Amino acid sequence: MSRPAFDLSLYLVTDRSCEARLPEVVHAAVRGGVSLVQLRDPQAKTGALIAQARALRALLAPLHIPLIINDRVDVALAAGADGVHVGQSDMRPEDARALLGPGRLIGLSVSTRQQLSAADLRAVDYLGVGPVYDTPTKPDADPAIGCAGLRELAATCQLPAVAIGGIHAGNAAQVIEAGVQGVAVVSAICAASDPERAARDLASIVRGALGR
Ligand code: TZP
Ligand code: MG
Repeated sequence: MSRPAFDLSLYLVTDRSCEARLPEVVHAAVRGGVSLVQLRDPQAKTGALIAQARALRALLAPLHIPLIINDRVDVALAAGADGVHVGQSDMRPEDARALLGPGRLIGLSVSTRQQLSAADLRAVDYLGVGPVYDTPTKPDADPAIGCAGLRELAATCQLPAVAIGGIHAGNAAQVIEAGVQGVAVVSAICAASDPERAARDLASIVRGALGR
């Protein structure tokens, strides 16, 4: 089974704050141009998370937008999602690969050069790099690395990379110019009054900065 093609340009990471209207927000965001979706809710009960993952998969699969599950390999397998995204305190990518097999995507979060050099990147398809800026969305995130830190990490890694943390329409172009293949956002879309429009504005800025 070959791994699905993926486009990191505009990566939506979902948030508990929009749980009640999750499918609507995700659908609107995809209409606006989101290219990849991660279901992230570290506090959710397993059954509820699987139900949400199945609902999103039903929505996204016909549109050929991959669905990634934050941290939970079991949920990804149960729901038939396209992959997982693991952080530094989650399952190691090589263990996730052993469970998921070759046909699913694995993303890994890195904040520092040390984390990057310590990882077994053979199991990893893409890197999530950040937080670029301070963000209230993830209070336990590592310290912000800024665009200079992002540039340094992006230049070091051989894998496609997506930046995350405090990114919005006002700073997305400079983030892309630091050398990543896309931006990942939570609040810039999930907390927007019009998620489709927010996604469309971001997609246009990001794809412009990527020269597409
Ligand atoms: N990982 C690093 S920062 C972050 C995650 C999940 C939250 C990003 O949220 P926002 O609202 O786009 O700053
Ligand atoms: Mg995690």
